[in-house]
Amino acid sequence: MAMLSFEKKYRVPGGTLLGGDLFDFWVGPFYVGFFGVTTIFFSVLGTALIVWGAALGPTWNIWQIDIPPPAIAYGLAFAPLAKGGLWQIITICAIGAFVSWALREVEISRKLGIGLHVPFAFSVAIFAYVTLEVIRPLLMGAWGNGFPYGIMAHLDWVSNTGYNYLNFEYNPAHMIAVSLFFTTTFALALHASLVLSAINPAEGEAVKTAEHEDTFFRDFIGYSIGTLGIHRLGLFLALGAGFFSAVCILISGPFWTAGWPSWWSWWLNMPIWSMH
Ligand code: 07D
Ligand code: 07D
Ligand code: U10
Repeated sequence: MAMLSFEKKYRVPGGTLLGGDLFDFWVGPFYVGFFGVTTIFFSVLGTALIVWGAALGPTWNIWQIDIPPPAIAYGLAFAPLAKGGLWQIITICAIGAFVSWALREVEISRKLGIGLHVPFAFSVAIFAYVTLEVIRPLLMGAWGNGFPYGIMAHLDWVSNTGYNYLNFEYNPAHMIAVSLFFTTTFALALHASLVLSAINPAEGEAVKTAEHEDTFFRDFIGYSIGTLGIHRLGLFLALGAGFFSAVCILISGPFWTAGWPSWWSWWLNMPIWSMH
């Protein structure tokens, strides 16, 4: 891939967290770094183990490959490879790859002298994953509570886990997460359409400015959050969605074992009603 004309200016040495200048170079468009090497290591090993798991059968159908965690009876112990041990090592590889990826983002940000917002944001996704595969299974006493590695199999896990709590949508943290996800797409649609309306006008028309964007919303709803503010809000909404997702599954099992509909009985039990 041809190097973009401005890239050379930003390809500066330094800013690494580990490895000094040993891996401080680029391969084509990619910055390598110590964590690029560990990313490749963990993702190649993890993928190879998934292929090994698939080879154990019964299918090569990409949609149906299923590498499940150990049975609940194994508790928090290591399991034989074919009985969940592969899942355990793949999970270690996945965490190794995700954390390496985040730290590579940190090194690139440091080189550029920009904030650490991108690795911070990705860390919330990693937190949700680690909650599903490590923290919740640890709190429930068995790796068997993690989700399996398989495209359809992981959907079955979500559905089964949901129905274990009768109606998962009565989980208050799930409600907050879902609302934040919806608000995130709403905010992105508003922002993207507003920006395009101003800076991508019909041919022959002048490009408009951020002041036009501000004025649209002031005319429309009496307030504009501003051009920096909308990005802060977007990040807050998106990370809030991921964070409350992690919370909603973390409390399901370790802290609430009944159906989620009955959680709302606190409402009927409040001391403000005269019916009891
Ligand atoms: C577009 C960025 C690109 C990423 C992509 C995903 C793999 C897996 C593995 C063959 C937005 C690459 C996929 C590397 C291949 C094997 C063994 C991101 C974009 C294109 N899910 N999920 C999907 C993962 C969980 C749920 C699709 C991963 C939880 C539901 C894809 C994880 C729960 C639905 C996928 C993960 C859950 C999906 C599209 C990890 C709650 C769907 C993803 C590591 C969060 C949808 C058939 C996408 C679907 C879907 C990947 C975890 C629920 C296969 C990697 C356990 C309800 N999930 N998922 O576009 O069509 O993400 O499924 O945590 O309906 Mg899932
Ligand atoms: C975990 C992904 C992390 C990804 C990482 C990166 C690679 C590399 C490489 C492409 C968290 C992976 C990268 C592999 C790829 C290349 C090159 C993201 C993660 C680190 N629900 N529900 C949620 C809704 C119902 C249930 C969250 C809606 C039913 C359970 C979200 C509905 C029942 C769980 C959500 C709905 C049910 C959830 C998911 C509607 C089933 C969870 C988002 C409209 C009968 C999960 C932490 C998320 C959760 C979760 C939305 C319905 C059950 C809020 C909109 C009623 C058991 N649901 N749900 O978490 O909280 O992303 O997970 O009906 O466990 Mg739900
Ligand atoms: C945004 C934005 C904005 C922009 C933007 C964007 C947000 C301000 C200015 C960005 C947005 C987009 C471009 C829009 C589209 C994006 C999405 C829809 C998100 C989803 C994205 C995808 C689906 C694409 C995913 C693709 C990926 C992740 C690339 C995959 C690449 C790799 C696997 C290589 C990664 C490189 C690494 C790890 C380091 C370098 C390594 C190599 C080159 C390989 C060689 C290896 C070595 C040299 C190391 C040796 C390795 C060893 C020793 C280990 C070996 C081990 C063994 C076991 C063999 O806001 O506006 O515009 O653009």
